Amino acid sequence: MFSKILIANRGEIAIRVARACKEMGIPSVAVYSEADRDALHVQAADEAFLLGGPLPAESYLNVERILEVIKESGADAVHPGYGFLAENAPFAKALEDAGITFIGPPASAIDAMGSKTKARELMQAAGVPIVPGTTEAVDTYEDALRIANDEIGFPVAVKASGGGGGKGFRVALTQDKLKDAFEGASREGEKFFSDGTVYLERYLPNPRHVEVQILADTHGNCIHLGERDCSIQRRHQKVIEEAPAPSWVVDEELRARIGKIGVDAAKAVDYVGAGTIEGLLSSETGEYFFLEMNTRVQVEHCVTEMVTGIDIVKEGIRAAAGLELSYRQEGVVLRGHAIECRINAEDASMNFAPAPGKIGNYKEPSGPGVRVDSGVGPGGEVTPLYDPMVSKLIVWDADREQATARMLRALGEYEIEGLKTLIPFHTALLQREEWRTGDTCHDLLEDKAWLKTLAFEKKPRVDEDAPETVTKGYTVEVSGKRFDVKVIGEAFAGGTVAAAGASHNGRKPARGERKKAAGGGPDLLESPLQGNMWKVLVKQGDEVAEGQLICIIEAMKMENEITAHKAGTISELHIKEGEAINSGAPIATISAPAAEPAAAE
Ligand code: MV4
Repeated sequence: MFSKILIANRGEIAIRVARACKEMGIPSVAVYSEADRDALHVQAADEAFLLGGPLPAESYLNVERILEVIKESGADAVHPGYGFLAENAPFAKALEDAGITFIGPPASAIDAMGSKTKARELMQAAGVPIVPGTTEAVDTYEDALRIANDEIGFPVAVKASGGGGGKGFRVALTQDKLKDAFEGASREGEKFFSDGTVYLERYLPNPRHVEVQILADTHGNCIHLGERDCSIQRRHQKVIEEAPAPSWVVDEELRARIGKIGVDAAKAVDYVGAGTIEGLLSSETGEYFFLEMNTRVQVEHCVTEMVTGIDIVKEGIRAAAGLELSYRQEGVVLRGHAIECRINAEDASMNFAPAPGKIGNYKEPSGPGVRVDSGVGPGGEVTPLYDPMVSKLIVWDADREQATARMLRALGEYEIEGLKTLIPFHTALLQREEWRTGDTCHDLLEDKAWLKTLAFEKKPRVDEDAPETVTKGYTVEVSGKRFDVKVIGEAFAGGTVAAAGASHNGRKPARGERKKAAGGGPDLLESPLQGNMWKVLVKQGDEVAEGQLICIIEAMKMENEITAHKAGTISELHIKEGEAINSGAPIATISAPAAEPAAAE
């Protein structure tokens, strides 16, 4: 077994991995950015090292610095969690070369599954059913048109070869829409993966997203842990996941079929560790097709842990260490039903706009069948730099109906002061008929009128003027290594370390910036996060309604929709597509509608 594991991640998944290490008796090392000095994951491991600045490129994606810390800490294995370097084949290769174990599959498997066309070709050869379409890149629109007409038929899906998770995914319902879809998917592929090549698939109407959890070791054992249904997605982001799928969607026969497809797919790339085969279940024919493989532990692995009792993270660590899996296929038994709600700092009523900020009081639900995997706590902060997930709320109960009731109970117990989260959204959705009947809820999640009913009543705010608490515990970094020390005596002048480091929720506008407008609050719409301006949907002079989509900012592989904070005219547009944008930077100046009489002031 490993002598020490470095966890190259942050937030809830870093804590999840640290817990597995502790239970296995393996010392662990946390890493953190300058923005995460007070983050919970730093305390979860046995030691911690500062990586660098707040930007992912300076810290959690900083391979050079991570390799340095591996050496300095004496770790002999790295757990990448999900996101950041988890599916980065060159990183896995660099570790392999340095004699450090990457807790995940071989770099060759990451590589094979990274290219969606290569993966489709491999899967087809292995007898794994893929969505009908091309297994090679389609070079020109003319080729695409011919293939769509002669071989696939409309509607067709156009997908970027480097894509995954819905990036670079377009649909052409009819022939006249193909050119736009082809060019759009190609552009997006170029922008996000530096690969403009695309391929074609038959478009399946209203399919379910059903994925299967795989575990494999280096002794030739490869098993599946049943399926998860993740059909409730918004803009390709999963929001609710469950295991197993509703009983009327997947029966034992289909479960065995999907499981075998997953195992065959994993074996075809000599997989090792925990992985997931994502697939589509056709609502029309009941066919199941391979979509892609995620070569890492996933956010939603917990629902599978709840119904199987198997610790997926521990099994992944065992497999990487060359041990046999603790289970055989016959030993995997599904019991009851588990549901996960992603508690994101987002405002569903404002098009799921990210709502980062500082948390005040915080109380997690508990009691029977409740699990909360969170990365923050009381006084914590969700920064716009990283994923806006506060926690994952997971419940288990004997069946889907009871698990739903338990989730609603747990959502009701959750107290998060100071942040807008998806708690009201989940509470409303789980009470809908669409959820009860196992609908994919595609229309509901785009239903502006329904989402509007989930608006927050008042802006929650943490009282930043509350008296500072004096603490005599300090954290120091010596040559980049973190130590907790106690100072006996007076606190440092100017208060505590914690108070000095406390940051504000959003930046204060410069003098004169927040010009008041007739009848409508500040004019300036500022970026709530740092990222890349992916799409701008308005131009100067446009009239916009409150909540109307202004632009889409790409950050952390997520599309973040920025909507108008008020109605009015775009008197100034401060942004351009393709440009980088900082948190707090101006997006647009929206002045009150011209028609509105001055008297309204
Ligand atoms: C599809 C599809 C229909 N036909 N591919 C790809 C990424 C994943 N996040 C959703 N993807 C889809 N790929 C073909 N050929 C429909 C979707 C899809 C979807 C699938 C299942 C459940 C929810 C979905 C929401 C949007 C798109």
